[in-house]
Amino acid sequence: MRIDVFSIFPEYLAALDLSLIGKARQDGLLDVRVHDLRAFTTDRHRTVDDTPYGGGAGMVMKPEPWSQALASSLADAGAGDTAGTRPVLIVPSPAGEVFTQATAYELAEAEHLVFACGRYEGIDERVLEWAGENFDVRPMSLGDYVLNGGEVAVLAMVEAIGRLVPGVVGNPESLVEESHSDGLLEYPVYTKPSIWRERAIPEVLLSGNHAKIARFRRDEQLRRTSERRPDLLAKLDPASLDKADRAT
Ligand code: 6GU
Repeated sequence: MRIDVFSIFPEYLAALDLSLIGKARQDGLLDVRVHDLRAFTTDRHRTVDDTPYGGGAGMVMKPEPWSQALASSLADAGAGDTAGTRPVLIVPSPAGEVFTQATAYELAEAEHLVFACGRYEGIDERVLEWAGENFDVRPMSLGDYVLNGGEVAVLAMVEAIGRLVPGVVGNPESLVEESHSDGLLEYPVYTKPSIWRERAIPEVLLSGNHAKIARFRRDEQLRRTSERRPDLLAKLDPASLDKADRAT
């Protein structure tokens, strides 16, 4: 998978060299390229922003550097784009559609993702309209709070998407049991020692009874989800619940 990130703070994305995503880049599974948006300006001051038409607080990102930047990502993209699939342009914004695990699974199928990190009050809207001629444009939000720019959101999204690309996570089984994979939160986990500061682990985990352990974990998932995220329970397909679930 090819991933281009455009930002006026490319240093922010240095974390993509680390850990699982860094390893996937070294292994050639992810081709991540971070670009300085200012490289696509033409004036002496390398200007990327200007005052908003209609007035109001803050500054707006100018269209010209963005059109140059996005055109460059189309020009030197790999075979994926020429094979007929449109690259996806993800624009991080608190005004976007909420990014979920389902979004991560969907985007993990793409050949080419381009992230456009806005700063200030955002990017001139015409850039998104124009980009729609060549990209599948997706304004995306992490949730209902405001960050100063898209960079931190891109770190989160690239990690969530990248780990779902085949081969990136060594043991694919670990993707099956994690939070949100079945619409529920993950069950609590414990390791040695079995008694720590007078706290014992749940006894059933020492029973060796795998059916009982599975039932205990499932009940804990349901309990946690109803306590912390009742919105997720309400969205569950009733068909995904078994008889014992309904009793919980
Ligand atoms: Cl994706 N961007 C910004 N700037 N703020 C956010 C966000 C994204 N998601 C939540 N807040």
